[in-house]
Amino acid sequence: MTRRFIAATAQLGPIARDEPRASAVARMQALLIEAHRRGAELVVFPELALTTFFPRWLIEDEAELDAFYETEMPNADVQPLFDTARELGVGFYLGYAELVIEGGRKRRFNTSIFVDKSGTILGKYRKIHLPGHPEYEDWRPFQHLEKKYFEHGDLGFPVFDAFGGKMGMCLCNDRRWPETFRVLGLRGAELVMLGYNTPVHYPPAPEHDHLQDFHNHLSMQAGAYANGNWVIGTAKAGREEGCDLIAGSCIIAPTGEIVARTQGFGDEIAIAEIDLDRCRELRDNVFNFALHREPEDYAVICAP
Ligand code: CDV
Repeated sequence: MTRRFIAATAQLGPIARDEPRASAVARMQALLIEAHRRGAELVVFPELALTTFFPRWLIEDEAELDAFYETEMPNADVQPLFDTARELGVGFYLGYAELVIEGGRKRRFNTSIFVDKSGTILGKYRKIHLPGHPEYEDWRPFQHLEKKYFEHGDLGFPVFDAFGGKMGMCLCNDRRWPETFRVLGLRGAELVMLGYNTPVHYPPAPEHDHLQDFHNHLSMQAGAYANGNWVIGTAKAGREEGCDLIAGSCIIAPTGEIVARTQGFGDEIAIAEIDLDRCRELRDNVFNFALHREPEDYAVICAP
């Protein structure tokens, strides 16, 4: 099986609070069709791609909150995206809010899935590094209530086989943690897909606002290089309900170089050819884990 294919990062512009899923899905179908026209077999969509980034508000009405979550995947709203992708033979990554009932209680996760070219869900990931705060904080210009609205992901960092190689996923804040990429790298991931919603303004440290784009690429490029894997990072971008989100969706080679990136803040794709065999340029050399890692000196990393 060939280990070379064209992939696309499929950035979304803002999604309004009252925008129906049908509209977000139609926008993603259009991006997927354009990506396919340009030869792509794999498309990566953002985190929480079906709705606005609702953790920016305190939502006290449970029914109103529940309406932002998916209880099934696919469901009637998302099925058209699955159908288009299957008809065109395109695999995709999709982030969404997941609500499941387990043991008689509601469990909420910030989730991503990987769907193969036949429309089968091959992999699922539930976000591990949840940023923000668990209660309303009135000093903030907008909330970041991921710690209130989601549980810590309970699936670890799984990898799965697709496109002739090993794939891994993570979500937004996970990309800032080297451990995310190292665990995936130790499991052999050759391509890590991730979506993000990153405000330009970071209320606890506004002096870093001008560094948001730099930190975004720094994290993903370091994760690619230090583990010798490809990375596709996809933004939800632009001014969403008054909150500016960074863009800069990109495809990063195992050398850490950005080989494709979006230019604007709206719906847009950028494409590149992925050659999974290029991971060996790093993994057979400077980051040959078997030869050069010294795990006996890293124990403190895993201490609680
Ligand atoms: N959705 C996110 O995880 N956003 C965080 C922001 C809040 C810092 C991020 O790491 O981009």
